[in-house]
Amino acid sequence: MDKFDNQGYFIAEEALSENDLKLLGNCCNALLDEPVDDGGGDRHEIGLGKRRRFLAHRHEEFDGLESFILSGPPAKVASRILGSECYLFNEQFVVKGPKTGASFAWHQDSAYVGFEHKPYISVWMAIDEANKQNGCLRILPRNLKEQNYIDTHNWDEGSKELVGYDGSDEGSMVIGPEGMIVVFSSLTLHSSGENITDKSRRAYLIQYSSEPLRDPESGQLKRFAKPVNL
Ligand SMILES: O=C(O)CCC(=O)C(=O)O
Repeated sequence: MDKFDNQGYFIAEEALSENDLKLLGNCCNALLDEPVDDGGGDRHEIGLGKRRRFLAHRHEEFDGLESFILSGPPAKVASRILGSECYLFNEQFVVKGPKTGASFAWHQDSAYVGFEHKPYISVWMAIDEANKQNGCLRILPRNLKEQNYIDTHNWDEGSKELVGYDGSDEGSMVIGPEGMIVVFSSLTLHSSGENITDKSRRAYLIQYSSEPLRDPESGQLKRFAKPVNL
């Protein structure tokens, strides 16, 4: 798909239905009711308590969520990029708490993997409207054919995250209604702003890969490798 290859992301024409939004909203709210984990501060513990919560890998616990992931709108959008062989690799709700919702620094998702792998894609879905005030995504357009590598990232202990860009380009703000679906490559630099509104900002992010991601040293599968079923 030219747009994806040329700019590293696109906003899908498909949007989530009311039922999809209800499903995601209910699952997310149930997870939000659990005690807050403050994160631990290594490359996979990037939560900041209520300010930035990652509610990850829990899809099997909710009726309908796995079939949404493997057969619903995000799977259809993912297979437009990756083709019919396409796997769920990872999934998480990302929630920025009201008023003090923390930003998330510029990074490529691939920088968090820790071993060589084929680039994969993230399908980011707005459960709440995405706007500048509540910490919408920002994306630095990237030509994936020319810039098909992981940039240098440094761990920031203060904000508990990898930082892959500290230049002055503010990127493209991705503003849109609840139900919006944004697709970007694991090589596309993206970030998100603070939430200064008095409501939580909830999103669901599913990552799909064209092959299972395995650590070449241990042979261990990373996260999931569930085939989409369209
Ligand atoms: O939802 C957000 O604010 C950004 C999430 C993100 O960039 C990620 O999980 O890689």
